[in-house]
Order: sequence, then C-alpha cells, then structure tokens
Amino acid sequence: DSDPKTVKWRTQPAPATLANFHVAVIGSGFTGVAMGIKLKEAGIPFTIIEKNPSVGGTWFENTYPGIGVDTANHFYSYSFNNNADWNHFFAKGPDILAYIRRNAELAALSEHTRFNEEVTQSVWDEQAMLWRIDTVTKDGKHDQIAANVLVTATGQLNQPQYPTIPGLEDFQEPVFHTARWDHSVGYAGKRVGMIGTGASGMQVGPAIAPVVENLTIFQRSPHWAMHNPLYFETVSDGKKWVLKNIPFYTKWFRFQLFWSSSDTFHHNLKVDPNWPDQKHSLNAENAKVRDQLVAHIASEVDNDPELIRKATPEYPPYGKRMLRDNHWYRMLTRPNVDLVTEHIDHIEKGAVITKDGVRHELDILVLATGFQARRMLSPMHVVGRGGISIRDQWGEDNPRAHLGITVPNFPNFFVTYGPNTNLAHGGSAVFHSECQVRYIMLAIRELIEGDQASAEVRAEPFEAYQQKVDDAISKMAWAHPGMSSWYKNSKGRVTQNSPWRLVDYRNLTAEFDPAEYIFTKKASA
Ligand code: N01
Repeated sequence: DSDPKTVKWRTQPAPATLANFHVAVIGSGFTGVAMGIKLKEAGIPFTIIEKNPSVGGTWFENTYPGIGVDTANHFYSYSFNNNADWNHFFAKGPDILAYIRRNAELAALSEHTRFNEEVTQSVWDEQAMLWRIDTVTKDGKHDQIAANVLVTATGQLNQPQYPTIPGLEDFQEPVFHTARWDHSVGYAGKRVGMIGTGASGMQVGPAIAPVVENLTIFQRSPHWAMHNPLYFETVSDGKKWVLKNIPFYTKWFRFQLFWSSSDTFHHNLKVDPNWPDQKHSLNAENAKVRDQLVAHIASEVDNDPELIRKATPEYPPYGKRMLRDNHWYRMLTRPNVDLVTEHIDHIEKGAVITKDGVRHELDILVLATGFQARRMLSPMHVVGRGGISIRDQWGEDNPRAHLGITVPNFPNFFVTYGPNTNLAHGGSAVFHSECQVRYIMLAIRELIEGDQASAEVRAEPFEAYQQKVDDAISKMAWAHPGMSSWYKNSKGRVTQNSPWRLVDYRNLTAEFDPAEYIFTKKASA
C-alpha cells in the first residue's frame, strides 16, 4: 500500500522550530486534503489556499449529469480511511465529494484553509529563503503569504479547454463546458449538441439522452470503452458488513484491485517490436483486448454495421484513456441520438455546421472538450531561484520533474500530480497522490530535523530520471505514432503519464534520498 501513515520524527523537533516552519499547499482536492491531514498529524503549521468555496477540487468543479469515477472506489480512496461504506463500487460524484469533505472535516482542515482565494504568483525569496505567495480573493482583495515550503496540489485537469471552432461565440443559445455545467439551463425536451467523446462526454451522454428531445454527438475520433459488470452495481449490506468488520478481507479486497491494475498494465500497454499490426494493436494480449472490445461494441449496438464502424477506434486499445462503457454504445442505438462523425466546419446562431454542409439545429451546446493539461500549473506564475519562471524552464508544454515532484532551480517546491504521474493504465490516482504526499513529508522532515533552509533537486538525478521516464514511455501505447491525446505535448512527447506500475512508483517514492538534493542552511544574521 502507499499508506503514508504519519512519517515519524527521528528526533522530535523543538516546539519553537515547528512554530517557525510553514507549509503552503495550493488546492484542496484529494491530494491537498491528504497533504493537510499528514501535516496536521506531524504538527507542522500549514495553510491551504483554495480558489473554490469548498474542498473537493475536480469533484467539486465537475457536476455534469452522470459524473462518477471509473476506478473502483475501494481503491480510489485514502489508505488511511478506506471507507467501508461506499454505496457503489464506482461511486457517483456527490458521494466522492462527500467523502473528501468528511476527511477534511475529521482533520478540521477548514481552520487551515483560505477558501475563495486564488494563487496568482509564487516567488522564491532567495534572501529570506521563503516562498512569497500572492493571492487574490473572489472579491478582488490581494494578499501575500510566506512559506518555507510550497506544495502544489492543483491537479492536471482544472483548466477547461474551449475549442477554437469558428463562430462558437455566435451560437447565442446556452453553451457551456462539462466542467462548468450550467445547472440553470434545463435540458429535458431540448435539442442538445455535445462536442467530444472522452471520459466526460461518455458519462454525460447516457445520463441526458433519455430526457432530451434529441442528442447530437459530434465525435472527432472514437475512444475505446471497456465493459465492467461492477460499474452499475451497488455494494450489498453484507459486503459492507464484511468490509467494516473483517480488516484482513478489506486489505485483501483493496490489494486485488491494486494488483489487477498492475496486471492490466503489464500485458496490454507495451509495444512488441515484432508485432505485425502496430496500427491497430501493440502485442498479442492487446490484440485480444481489441477483439473483445469490438465484440462488445457490436453486441451493444445490435450489430448495426454503421454504428460499429463509427464507434470503433483505429488506434490500439489504451492509446488514449481506456473508458468505461456506461451504456454509451446502447445509447447510440436510441432513435433520439445521432452520432455525427463528419467534422465540424463552423458554428452559427443555434446551429453547428459540419463539413458536409449539414446544419444541426440545437437549443444547447455542451463542450466535452477536455482540459489544458499540458500547460501544467498554469495560469499561476511560479518563479524560482535566479528569477527563472516555471514557464521559462518548462516552455509552453514540456513539464518535467524528478519523480514527477521536484524541479531544479525551484527549492522547497513540490508538485503533486505533476509531470508524468497521470495513471493512464488503470490504478488509483489517490494511491499515487499518497505516494507523493509521503515523499514530500519525508523531504520536510529532512529540512526540519537537519535545520536546513532549503532543498533543491540536483541536476544529475533529475536528468537521469527524465531519461528513464522517456525511455520507458517510448515503448508504451500512448507514444503510438499518429496518436493525439492530452497525454502528449505539442512536440509529441508524453508529458502527463506515468510509465510505471503502481508498485514501481511506490518504491521510487518510498524513501527520500538526501544525496539527490542540495541543502542550504540559512545564513546566520
Ligand atoms: O477530455 P478528453 P475529458 N472539435 O481530452 C474532443 C479525466 N476524467 O474531459 O479525441 C471536436 O479526454 C476530443 O476529440 P479527439 C480522465 O483522466 C475522468 O473527456 O481529440 N472535438 C475528445 O473526444 C480523462 O482522460 C473521468 O479527437 C474536440 C474530447 O473532445 C480526462 O479527465 C471523467 C475538439 C476531449 O476528451 C479528460 O477527459 C471525466 C474540437 N475542437 C474526466 N477539441 C472519470 O473518472 C476536443 N475535442 C470517469
């Protein structure tokens, strides 16, 4: 397990030492809350800065119809509060938000959190060896916070990507992004258009199709979606009882979810250089998965050849994120659903016009067009040692960090869910975030116990790690030539995904190696 149980002090610091130390955490989603809980347990003063009025992060912001997780919840939960009470194996958004809130309340994190306040800029003050963090509240009040350590817990997927389709601004009827769902707009009985068929679109479609007059789905490319019988199941009272009362079973249940993720990863994602049909699959196992997925599509669309053709991707399974079929394919057979694969030409008042000249009249347009993932940490400005900004260092879209966490020239700066840490092969993002929280806690312990003012990752381990990541990823499904997704940057480098099995990443981050860091003591006055 990643279990970041309280990192124990080797030498208990004096109360005055702790009182003089401060950690700033940006964001209170799953990771920010875990970070807060662990800092609190260790007695380290901290402030969480949260732009929203609530904890929850992505689970607070995404409220679209059908929202839910597609990782099994008994694994997609904190190892230190595994919650035997999940009602579903794959919970819906409100249940997950309630779980994060409960954890935050248990640790009374609201006492440490500045809600409705957004970080605009963080600058490393080389004299004081502190981060100076500029914030602005929703009502425009500016402030500055000083902290020894800065942890970003802003996630990779918080800035909506709006498509640049000519005429979008002329639509004039309600138009909104899935991550900014406008609940004041009723969709029942309306002609709804939806652009995008990724994880968000695939959940919205089946949730609204039964009540809208017509749903027109504009698909640029199809995504693979896997059937999982547990997806729709509720957890029986008996199972809940066992999970609550038989800890050994609970551990085993979580472990087998962990293990099956690692297993999938192994067999399906690596390119076999001798595999003949690399356009459609990567290896024998991957080809088998492809056949199963196609058979599933065919059976769900009643063998309609037109729908099979439109809904079946060319690229190998796992090239883009593997989705869960939440009755998406069955939905495509509804008489009030149209899957449009002709590309969009432009948008006019109340209509989307496709390249074939067809005018699709709509009352509402939903943009399920994803996020600006690759511009990591944007729109914040982060300025490190020597005045270098993170954008100067990373360029527009080439984020790199040691273990996905630390960056040369940025002392005492820790990124969670950072470069190359996204789990695109199954497995729980919460597991990864706990690995990162644990690593950061170990680093903070090193700073405090060693009476060090700063720690900055050395160039050599940083570069060696990047090389390892790039080498491993070049053999994976996402690097597949011709594959476009939010995993790759504009130069085709996979910047978002982790190439490691869960257990590998856990082992990589289990210890903090001080030899990989340059430590600096504060100059005495
Ligand atoms: O975004 P996406 P998402 N014209 O980028 C299309 C997590 N997540 O919000 O594939 C026309 O995957 C684009 O087309 P194409 C999860 O990690 C998890 O759905 O590029 N179409 C694609 O179909 C996920 O991977 C959950 O050809 C345009 C879609 O929009 C990540 O969030 C739920 C277009 C964008 O898909 C992002 O998922 C939701 C244009 N100009 C999200 N621009 C669960 O756990 C984009 N598209 C269940």
